[in-house]
Amino acid sequence: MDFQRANRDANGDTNLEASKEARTGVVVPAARGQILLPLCFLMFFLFCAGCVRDFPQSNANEVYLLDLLDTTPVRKGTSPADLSSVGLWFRADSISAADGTPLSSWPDSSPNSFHAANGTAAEQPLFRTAFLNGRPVVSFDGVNDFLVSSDVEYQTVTYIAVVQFTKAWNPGWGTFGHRMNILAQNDDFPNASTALYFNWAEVSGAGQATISLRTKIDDGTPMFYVGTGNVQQNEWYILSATFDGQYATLYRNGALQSSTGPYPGNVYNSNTPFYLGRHGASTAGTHRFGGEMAEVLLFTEALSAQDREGVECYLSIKYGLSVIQSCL
Ligand SMILES: [Ca+2]
Ligand SMILES: [Ca+2]
Repeated sequence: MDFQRANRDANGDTNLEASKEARTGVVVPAARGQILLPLCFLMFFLFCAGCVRDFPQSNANEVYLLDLLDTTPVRKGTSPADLSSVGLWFRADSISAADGTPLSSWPDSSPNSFHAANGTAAEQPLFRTAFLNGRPVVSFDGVNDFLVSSDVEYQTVTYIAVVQFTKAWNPGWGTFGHRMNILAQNDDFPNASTALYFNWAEVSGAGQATISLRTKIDDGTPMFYVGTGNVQQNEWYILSATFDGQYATLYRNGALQSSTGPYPGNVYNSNTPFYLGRHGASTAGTHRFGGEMAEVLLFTEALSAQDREGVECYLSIKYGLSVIQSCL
């Protein structure tokens, strides 16, 4: 139910108000409301108690009843630190450096401490201060920048990333396309598990950008992917992707984007490392991420909807980006 929505004012305080999106229910003028309201509330408690979390607000002129078809959840922000399955956690605000500093390492804030590194100066992404909602990001040039982390053991997975790509469409990529890997454990066959990336490809004679999750499972099924269009260059997104042992599913800013049919099995156990900004296969030179990453997470399970939406809310509030669910 979405009849309350959190707003944050200039002081950073959280205010609650009736959601305008939810104001599609019955509107009762105040005078008649003196009679109807007690009846409505009685009916509400008789039939609807337990299917809502809070009570609608009223003002001097009207009262909004609930749109019972609106199932948008209300979530508190959940820090990844509160979830035991966080396997990799790269957040730019864990770094202290001057604007423009090449990064030889991006610390992993998960308990694994699988810090991502690259000792070659020309291939190091740049630290950028006060870039997104006053917070820093890590900028990849799309040419040769990447960082390499470690292998993580997992059988199901969730990726969550706060990212934008700035790399422009190149018609030379054609219908085969160009994968801009955000975080990937994807070396030469068979050493591939999963990869989250933006993809440019030619569709109907023009470049179209998508988000994708590639997954390889351990029953010999070739890598399958889920992805759809409608993402834009130079626009920040909170991306989430899960594989739960059956289905791979993508979310954009909290909203379901697309899902595969069932592929029962565990993620293939590759012993190769995770890369930020590329994949590890021999074709990696052609699949570099160009853009900015503020925060990139890998969980070693398919998070429940409640936990995924909670982390998305945490990131939404932190970076000032909208998600479909209401965040407290
Ligand atoms: Ca470079
Ligand atoms: Ca492994």
